Amino acid sequence: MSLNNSELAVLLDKARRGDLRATGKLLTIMEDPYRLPPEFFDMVASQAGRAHVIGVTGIPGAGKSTLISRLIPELRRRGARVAVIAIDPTSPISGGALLGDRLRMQDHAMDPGVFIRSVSTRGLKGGLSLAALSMIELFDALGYEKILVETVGVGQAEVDIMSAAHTILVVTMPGVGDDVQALKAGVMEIGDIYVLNKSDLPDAQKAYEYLSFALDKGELGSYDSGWTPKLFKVSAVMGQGMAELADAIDEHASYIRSIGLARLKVASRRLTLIRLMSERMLTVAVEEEFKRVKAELEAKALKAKGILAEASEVARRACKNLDNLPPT
Ligand SMILES: Nc1nc2c(ncn2[C@@H]2O[C@H](COP(=O)(O)OP(=O)(O)OP(=O)(O)O)[C@@H](O)[C@H]2O)c(=O)[nH]1
Ligand SMILES: [Mg+2]
Repeated sequence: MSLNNSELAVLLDKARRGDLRATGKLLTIMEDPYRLPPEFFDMVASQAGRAHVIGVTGIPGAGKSTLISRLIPELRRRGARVAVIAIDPTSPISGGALLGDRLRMQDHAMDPGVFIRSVSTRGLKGGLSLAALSMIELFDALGYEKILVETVGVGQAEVDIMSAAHTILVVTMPGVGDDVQALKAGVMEIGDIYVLNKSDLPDAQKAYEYLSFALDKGELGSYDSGWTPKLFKVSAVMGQGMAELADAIDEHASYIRSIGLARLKVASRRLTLIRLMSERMLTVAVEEEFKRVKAELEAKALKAKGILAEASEVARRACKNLDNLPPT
């Protein structure tokens, strides 16, 4: 589907008026903004910049999706429209989780103030992070005040996605080991708020004390902004601790607004978008150029001739071809 600028503007207008089908369509378009007219992207971005983006990360199975589904009513009560972007981990550990996510989150299906969207790597040419960042821009433009992004793992895509968040929640659970091995896998320093979920389980108190100790020692959490990271003990399935958690999320939002960090975060997410988009453009240009010269290069390759030299030649021509991009 390739729509022109004015068709897209009509769709955006419909979505802003609450047409959920138009929103769904636009989300699909924004998943890979590669072929979008640049002016349209600017039109979206110019209407964005006010939303509070909340990254929810942590080990597989910690209860991130359940927590989000229980946080939604709390955020709704406070008057916010809520969007959720759930990144499908496609990891063998949490296989089938996506379906579970859908089921748990569908309680909100009847509420027009909540929009939940899963994104999967499958069939996504431009990559997860480009899709997520671009979709954040759209949800923001559509007036969703809270945008929750669930990711699992600590790959480069997750780092890019989390860098776009104003507030990062790191979710963990009891029984993952005293060495907090999972937390050490890259999320030790990124959290503004740590959530020990499943506090209904035995061993919860022990895990809580361990995490409190690590937090007090300054071993846990992000201190870069001057904010003191917080720790909460909750049970998502029992719905316990949600109001306190929502309070802390709002408190963090006010804090980063008061020091001007909220705006800087929006700028930095757009910078990341520019980088990811230019990578996407380069990749396509190289693929196209390579396809064009492949047959011709085969003979050379067999003779072990010019392998690296041809690579730079392909790259150079790809860049030259970029002068004609993006197609509008
Ligand atoms: N006992 C208990 N179980 C919970 C709680 N929250 C979630 N669970 C269970 O933990 C399992 C995983 O929950 P999810 O919400 O899918 O966890 P997740 O972190 O989103 O998982 P992935 O997306 O696969 O990484 C499910 O069986 C939930 O029912 C809780 O507070 N207490
Ligand atoms: Mg999940």
